Amino acid sequence: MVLSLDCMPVFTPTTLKAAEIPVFQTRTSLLEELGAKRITKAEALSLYDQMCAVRALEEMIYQLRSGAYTPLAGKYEYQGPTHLSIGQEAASVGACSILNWDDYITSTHRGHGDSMAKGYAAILAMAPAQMQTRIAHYKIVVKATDPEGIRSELISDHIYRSICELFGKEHGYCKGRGGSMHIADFTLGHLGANAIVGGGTPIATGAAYASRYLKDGKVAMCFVGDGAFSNGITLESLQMATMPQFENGLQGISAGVPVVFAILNNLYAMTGQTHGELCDVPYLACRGWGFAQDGMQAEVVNGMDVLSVRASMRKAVEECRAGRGPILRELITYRYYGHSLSDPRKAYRKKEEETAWREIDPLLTFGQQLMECKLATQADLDAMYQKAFDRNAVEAVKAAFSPDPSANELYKYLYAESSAVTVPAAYAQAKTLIPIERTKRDDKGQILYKDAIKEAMVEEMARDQRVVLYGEDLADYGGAFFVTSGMLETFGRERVFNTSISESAICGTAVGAAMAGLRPIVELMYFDFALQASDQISNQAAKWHYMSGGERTVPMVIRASAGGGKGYGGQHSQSIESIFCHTPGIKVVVPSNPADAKGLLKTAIRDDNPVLFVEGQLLYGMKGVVPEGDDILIPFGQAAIKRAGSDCTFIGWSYVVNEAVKAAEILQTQHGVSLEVIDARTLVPFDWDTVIASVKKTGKAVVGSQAVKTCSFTAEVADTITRRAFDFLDAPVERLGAAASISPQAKAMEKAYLPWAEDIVKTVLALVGKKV
Ligand SMILES: Cc1ncc(C[n+]2csc(CCOP(=O)(O)OP(=O)(O)O)c2C)c(N)n1
Repeated sequence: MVLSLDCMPVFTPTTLKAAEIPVFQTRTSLLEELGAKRITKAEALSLYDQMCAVRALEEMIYQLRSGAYTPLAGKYEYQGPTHLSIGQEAASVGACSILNWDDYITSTHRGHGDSMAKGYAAILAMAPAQMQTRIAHYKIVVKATDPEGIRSELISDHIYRSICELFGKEHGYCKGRGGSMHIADFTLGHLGANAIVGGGTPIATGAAYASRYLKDGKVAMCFVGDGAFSNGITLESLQMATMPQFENGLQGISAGVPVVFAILNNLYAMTGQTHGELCDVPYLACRGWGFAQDGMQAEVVNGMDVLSVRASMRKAVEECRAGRGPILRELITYRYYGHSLSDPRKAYRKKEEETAWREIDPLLTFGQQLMECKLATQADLDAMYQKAFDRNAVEAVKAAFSPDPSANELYKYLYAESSAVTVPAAYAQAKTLIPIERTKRDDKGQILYKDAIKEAMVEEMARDQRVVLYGEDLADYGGAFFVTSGMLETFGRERVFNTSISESAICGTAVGAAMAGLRPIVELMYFDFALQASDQISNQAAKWHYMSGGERTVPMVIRASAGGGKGYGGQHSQSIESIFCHTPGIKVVVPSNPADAKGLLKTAIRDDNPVLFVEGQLLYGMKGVVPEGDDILIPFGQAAIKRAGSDCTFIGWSYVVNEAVKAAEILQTQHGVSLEVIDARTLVPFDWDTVIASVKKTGKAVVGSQAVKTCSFTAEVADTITRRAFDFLDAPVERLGAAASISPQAKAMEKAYLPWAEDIVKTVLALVGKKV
């Protein structure tokens, strides 16, 4: 596909050798680290303190569940997940301790520890000015005036905000909307824990890709479970992260994606055993062999030993910063408790096993080293834990009695209110490789729908360098429908590039990239494939603004071509927009003509929310007048009255609108029936006022789309009309859609499957009481 690369036949006999993966070879001791000056005494004590903070937080949840948490006994009932990471502290703390304060992490459903460690380490690493920014952002009341006093108060505040989030409180990092499994602190690079197993992997990959593009020097540390390492999205993310075009010069800059995939291998998925039962590799790090010639520089590390983790991660992060990511690390660790506290563990775990792991407890073994190096006595260590427990208790009591979010604010943060009205100077007016050629209009000022889409993207990419475009086969080839032809030549492969066939990772990485400062447009070749990516669209893109309590916007556009009428059969013909209207948090746009396609796509690219932009394949060849001018945008939530009428209202979107206009002409000329045709243009948000006003005028309504009629969004429209305009209706609202069947390839059958102008005519005539 890339002309400069060869795909010549080569059949030379050879034997491939897998790259070596060091297993437990990075091992070090406190003595060694102090001697080599890789750690100071204060840093060593701080690592212990950080592990105490993690454990104190997790012990609190454990004790709260049993009622044994004395600081809150009888005063507060914890409601929420109990996925404890006790036993895994060395992995979280060791890995976070070498990150810059604003490097990224993503975490898992078992993410309290990662979150605590990241925040703690980041605050320790902040310069005074960065602490002031944090104070201003969270409106923290700080009493101290000296930097170390302020830092200490910020750490207490970090504990407070973490607990508030676990308790579902307004002062939580996500204002109680995210909770235990979605805790995040975007101000210091924590892009969120994720309740979807593997959910953090594309986000970390996308954020790291954004850092590579923006050249901001950040690294993403992706904590991911061993169970998650068999999940499709994890494997797709590894695939996307290792695409050779990033580091072989094909994209101009040669730099690998700076992400470290840190497998927290605690040996169990939920209860399923990774080794012996689920995965036939000695170590999950071996999976690196399948993705990169150097095995992704994988390494297996003792995840119970904070210093070994730290040493190995330091190397991994250095490699990333030097442009040699992505890197794979497998941290062998253990969680002392079950999947959650409702898991008694007896069915699948032996007591001796748990005892053996507790004997190498990370606090115990590191504490021993601190004592051997005479940095602490047992009494000091006990006092450090007690101090962490007490500090946690003070914050927990405060958190328990802090304000709850108001139930009246249930919808707050569902959608960002903002858009990229202006472009920051650093990104404004992007350079192009060749001058931008305006699409030629015909003598009536018309261009094709597909060219209108391209024109919108070209103008927005020229306006804002943060806009990038990627997907399958869209660069050199121009996409399956040649919508993006020529864009590679204009903007270069850094901004317009092909991806592997990884729909989930295409959409999921866009979420991460959007969180990290880009405004990606991604293309799904056929809308049907959105089902492969539906988790990323519905569980990630749609939810993060809300789940973060409005702390992070997710400005991204997913373009998908919807079929039907082309004989492509059951898996390339569906209009499945209704499915995504069912997930609040994403906007759904369905243009029916070239002018709308351009104006709405430009709005979509500037919108700070994720937008699903549905293109009609039958419309790509449609011509229409499209106004010239970079700033002609069409707002969302404004339906268009395509044809005024008085006897009946038709409401539709995408291709069907054009059929309805044809039907209106037939109805008028052949039957004397006046049909008002409304093009919804956007389904989320929906312009109810225009529709209701029209129905109140005509007294009859038909709602139609190419989607299968069963559970179609047409039902939502019909229902709302019925409730809001009941007294004005002369008859029940009718609905039209594809048959409740599967799109057949056979021409005659497909014709019968979809609604056309003649079906609209028949339905309207029946509704107005005229014989067909
Ligand atoms: C996609 C998905 N499938 C299943 C689950 C239910 N579930 C939650 S945690 C978990 C086990 C995850 O194992 P692992 O990734 O090893 O993390 P661990 O729980 O051991 O920390 C499962 C099956 C889920 N949350 N998401």
